[in-house]
Amino acid sequence: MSRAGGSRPVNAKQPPKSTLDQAHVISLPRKSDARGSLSFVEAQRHIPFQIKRVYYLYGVPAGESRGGHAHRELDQLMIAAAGSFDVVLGDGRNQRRFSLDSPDRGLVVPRMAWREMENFSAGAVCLVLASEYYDEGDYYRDYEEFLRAVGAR
Ligand code: T46
Repeated sequence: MSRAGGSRPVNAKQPPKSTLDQAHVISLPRKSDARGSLSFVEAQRHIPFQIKRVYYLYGVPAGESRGGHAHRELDQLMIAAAGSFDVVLGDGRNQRRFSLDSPDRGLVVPRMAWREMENFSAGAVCLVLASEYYDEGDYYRDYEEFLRAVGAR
């Protein structure tokens, strides 16, 4: 059926957002006064999932990178609780780089996104809120296997 000149038919399904389009930076509340600042994250208000696990990366040596994997069913929010770092996300075809440098912003990292973290500043802390408990079986750690899973091989 031609769409020429016409609008999308009623009830037509929107194409699913690609993995990289689902990744986005959110602004978190920040309460500041003379004593400093406080930010917070509420599950299913600021982020679209329940939080089952919290972990954090710290003491990353200069020039070191982390990540190099994807998750089958894990969604996460990454926050630069201190310092800064970059997160490079890939869907097997394209990449997007996000720079995190403020505790009042968080990067929503969807499942099935290959992630590399790099350019950690001295003293950086990467705080991660995760939708699932730790499960090594949820990881793609082999890039070729990941490419096959997303149909890029
Ligand atoms: C991710 C990035 C941002 C656990 O025992 N429990 C945990 O909750 C986690 C996250 C890891 N581990 C173990 C597994 C390894 O033996 O800790 C060790 C280091 O984990 P990994 O090499 O996966 O660390 P990163 O920094 O490369 O990746 C981690 C997360 O695994 C990953 O989900 O998105 O941080």
